[in-house]
Amino acid sequence: MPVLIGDTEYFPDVGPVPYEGPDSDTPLAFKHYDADRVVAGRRMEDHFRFAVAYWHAFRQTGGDPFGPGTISFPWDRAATAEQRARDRMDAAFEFITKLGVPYYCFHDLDLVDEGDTRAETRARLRDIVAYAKEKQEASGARLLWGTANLFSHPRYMNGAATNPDADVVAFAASQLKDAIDATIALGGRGYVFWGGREGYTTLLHTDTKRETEHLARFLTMARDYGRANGFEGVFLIEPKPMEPTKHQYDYDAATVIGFLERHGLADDFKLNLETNHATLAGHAMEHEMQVAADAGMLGSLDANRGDPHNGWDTDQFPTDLTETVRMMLVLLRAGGLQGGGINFDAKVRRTSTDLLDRFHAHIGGMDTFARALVIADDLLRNSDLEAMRAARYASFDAGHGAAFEAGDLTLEALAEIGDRLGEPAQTSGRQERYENLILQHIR
Ligand code: XLS
Ligand code: NI
Ligand code: NI
Repeated sequence: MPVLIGDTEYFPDVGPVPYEGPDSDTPLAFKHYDADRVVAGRRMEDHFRFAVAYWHAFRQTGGDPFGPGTISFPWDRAATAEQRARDRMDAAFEFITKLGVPYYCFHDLDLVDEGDTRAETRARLRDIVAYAKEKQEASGARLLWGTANLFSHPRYMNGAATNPDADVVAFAASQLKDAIDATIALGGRGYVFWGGREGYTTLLHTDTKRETEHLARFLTMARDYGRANGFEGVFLIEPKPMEPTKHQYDYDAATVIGFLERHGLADDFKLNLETNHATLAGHAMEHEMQVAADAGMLGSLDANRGDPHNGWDTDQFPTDLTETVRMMLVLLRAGGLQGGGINFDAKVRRTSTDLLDRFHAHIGGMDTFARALVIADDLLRNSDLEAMRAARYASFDAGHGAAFEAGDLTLEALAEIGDRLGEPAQTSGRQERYENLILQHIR
């Protein structure tokens, strides 16, 4: 991928990040992520389709509820919103091409600052989308997914699609339409809905039935508009149980799958699962991925991790190898992601104030996934894991187990077999043996 540098070089201390292999001591080099290496029949780059998140990498300056940002971005200094947007995009493509990441993701308002009117914001967005198109063509980097920020502005304090005020829903529709247009114009592989404030803070004043029906209506309109205007990518819902609201309607994978099926959206929508959101829902990430995979809806991942000692979305970079191995086992068994990729929805810590820290963070995240993929593939091919798992269900491969699975038995017939066989023999689940297998193959 050719490195793209604009009028200013924003990361002069970094060149294209090379792959140097596991023995390398170079901090700014990949030890495990080797884009062209083939694992389980596919190049690493194609397994992952890694993406940089515009909001964290180029907008998030480190503010938290107790203090302002700690980092001042050199690309945010121009006098006009239009120039700032261009400078930011130059910085983004320099970063993306030096890192060799094939994709990026954005919210409409990561690209441009919101104007005073819809028309002004729209004009800014169109201008920057044209610029992004040039940059994409020059570099080969592409848009993984686009989305609309329908949660930050105070007008959305009671939600966007689920707002009790129809005027707010209409305003959100205007923003949504432009964000879908931008995604189509840039050839985005997906379009994401994260329901930032689509939920409630108290049931005392909330008509949940009406609000969730409005949400379904909004998504249906988006689907119809996108499909009518040439969007062939995947629509994605990103579950999160809470934060900023007390309860979000897209609570977790199982909730969202039920919702999509109930509202006739299951053919066009899949899930974008985020590790830290799984944690907040009280699930392991591999649980969320497995639930989605079982429904044929494992679309895309937002890679990060939470802090086990903090109860919010800390969005740290993913560095937990054993967790990522368990995730990669689900991914490989499912045959990969459907339509999406792996977006680093992760931010450096507030105290990581050098621009270089962003490179270290992404390199660590990509290496974690690469290493985990190789280990998971090794486990599936060169260990007893799959055979042991299959053997647990062997009694359903023949005899009354197979007849039961096929639906060939009535309850009376199955009960009669149960009466005849009597007390079943005890079979160990052998969980520790499975856990040891994972440890054995981490090398
Ligand atoms: C916030 C979400 C958000 C989505 C995109 O918790 O993860 O960043 O990924 O709107
Ligand atoms: Ni996310
Ligand atoms: Ni999140």
